[in-house]
Amino acid sequence: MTNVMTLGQFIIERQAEFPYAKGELSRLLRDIGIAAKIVNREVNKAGLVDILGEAGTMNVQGEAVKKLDVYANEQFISALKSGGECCLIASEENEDVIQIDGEVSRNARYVVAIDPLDGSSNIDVNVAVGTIFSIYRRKTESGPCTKIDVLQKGTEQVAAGYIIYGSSTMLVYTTGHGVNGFTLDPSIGEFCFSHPNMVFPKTGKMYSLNEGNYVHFPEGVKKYLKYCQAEDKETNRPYTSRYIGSMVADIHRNMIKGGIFIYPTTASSPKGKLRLVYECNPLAFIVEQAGGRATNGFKRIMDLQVNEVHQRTPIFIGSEEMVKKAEEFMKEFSPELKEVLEAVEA
Ligand code: P6P
Repeated sequence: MTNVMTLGQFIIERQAEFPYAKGELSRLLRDIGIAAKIVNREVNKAGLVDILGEAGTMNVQGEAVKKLDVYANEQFISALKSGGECCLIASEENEDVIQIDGEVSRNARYVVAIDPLDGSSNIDVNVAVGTIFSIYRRKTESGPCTKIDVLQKGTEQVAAGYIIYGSSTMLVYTTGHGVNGFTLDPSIGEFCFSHPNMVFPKTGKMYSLNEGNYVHFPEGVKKYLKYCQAEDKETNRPYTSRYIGSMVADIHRNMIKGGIFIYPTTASSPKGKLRLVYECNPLAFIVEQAGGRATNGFKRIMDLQVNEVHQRTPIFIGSEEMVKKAEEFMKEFSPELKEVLEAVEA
């Protein structure tokens, strides 16, 4: 019997690292892991059962909701409600926050922000999709949790993680003590410790962004893109373009190989497309813990003021040296955007 360490064993073993180590966070991470296994089962057979296609509704982003989004959202909400450690959920799929004030959660101290199935438009074409989660301790002292409890800066996160449903299913998370990855072994139904101390390469050769938006990119992004594509042997250019259209998959690949992911402001997304609370902040926490960097082109993502649950932001995230180089182009060629973004934050 190989000495496999499961996610549950790892969480218990590392529990002492956590300042509030009474087992609450451990149980919360366990609950998320259980829901991830259930979602994985359905994602893996999405083509076989009638959960593909439009669920006929639109989510708060005005995007057509696919049945698997709805299913995944229900599974994570159900697991968090029954686990008893969570008092509030903010989900991409729900316009308002979900208060959990049942008897079992009476003393719950944690708030979870989640994108239950990011990149779900890729499901029908069998491309990797992901779940992204962020965990905070509640700010309010007592009574039912409110929106205030989730409108916290990224620096206040106590844990963050993602699940990538790809060629294998992995759960990657941090509690502020580095980043560790677990691969689901379907034969035993357990996430097994497979990627200890994940480190984001300081530089790389891959850039990920939707070049279809080129004409609407800020000048700084256009100039950086041309920099990536220019021939220069000394700095290992031209780089390679890799864009899956699934943020978790793009960032996971870049964390292993090195690279930068950019979703800047565009004409259709003047404040950026990706959501700060349940996409950018958790991924920024993970990437920074692995030694990478995450900003909005000018300011650290985790320092951004959070005013709304579904707030959007541009994001430059990945290998530290590549993000810093892109920021140089933003500073030189799109300085006016800095004030625009600061006004949005205010
Ligand atoms: P576009 C998926 O819808 C998502 O939220 C991210 O996972 C992904 O990186 C991005 O949007 C893709 O957006 O505009 O390039 O299709």
